[in-house]
Amino acid sequence: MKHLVKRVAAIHDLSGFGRASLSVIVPILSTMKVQVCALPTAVLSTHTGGFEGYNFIDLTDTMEPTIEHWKELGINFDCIYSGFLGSPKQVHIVSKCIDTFKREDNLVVVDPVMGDNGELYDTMDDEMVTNMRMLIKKADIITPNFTEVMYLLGEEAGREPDAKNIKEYLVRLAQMGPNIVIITSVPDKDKRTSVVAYDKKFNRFWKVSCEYIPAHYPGTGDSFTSVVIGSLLQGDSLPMALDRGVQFISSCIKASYGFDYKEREGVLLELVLENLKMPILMSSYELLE
Ligand code: PXL
Repeated sequence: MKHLVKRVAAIHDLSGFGRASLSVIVPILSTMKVQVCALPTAVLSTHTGGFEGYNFIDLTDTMEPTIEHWKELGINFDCIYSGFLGSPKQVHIVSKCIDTFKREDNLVVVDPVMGDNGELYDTMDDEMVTNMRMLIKKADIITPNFTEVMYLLGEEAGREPDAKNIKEYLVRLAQMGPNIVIITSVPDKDKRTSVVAYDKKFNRFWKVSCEYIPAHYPGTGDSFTSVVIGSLLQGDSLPMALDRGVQFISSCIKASYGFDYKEREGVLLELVLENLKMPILMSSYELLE
């Protein structure tokens, strides 16, 4: 049966303070008229980017009973979207969840949340990296940042990512399984930053670039992927969805950067959420040369 509104199973942590993971995914997708069914992986007092001494409650043992209950109820999803996982074992649980709920016509999106700025997050380790390489095989779409690309490809040690190799990275990641690979925070020329993507089925490479602002707000990856999912579920094309994601994150950063507060608190999402209801007037995507 067609759902009255599109429905996403969102497999992420809930970080109380700091505007990351479910704290941004739920409002963004709800604003885009998508129902979010949360399968929480962990509950934290704050996200792990820039806070010390956070409280971390691992929910690994609670996940399978939730999946079982959903299965018993006969619930199905238009999208299964995973992100920050609380333990390497959760990769196997997410994999089972995908096996349970995957259909011909729904979308599996894996955001392989592991690190940023060249480093793994506090709670991540080599086992998580190895397992994540397995999980992306089952995804239709993956959305790693530049750092996660290097870990997924096993090239993190001693090699700086080079934007010149971006097409090669996209193709190699697509060969690992997913049909669409979207890489975020790619340095671009003229002090810009880009999102690049490869659509294996159509053999097309896309790029959307925007002005680079020297600020780093945790949680923007979660916001970006949520907008892309909301846009695709509304029927937009891939480059249009990328465009929406980039424009929204740019508006988040612009709304935040002018204020003097700690970046670890995340972007001031509440001030710009309504922008998601506006049509895109000028799209700026291009084919990647
Ligand atoms: O935004 C990614 C993310 C999600 N969840 C937690 C995090 C981070 C990034 O730091 O710490 C708990």
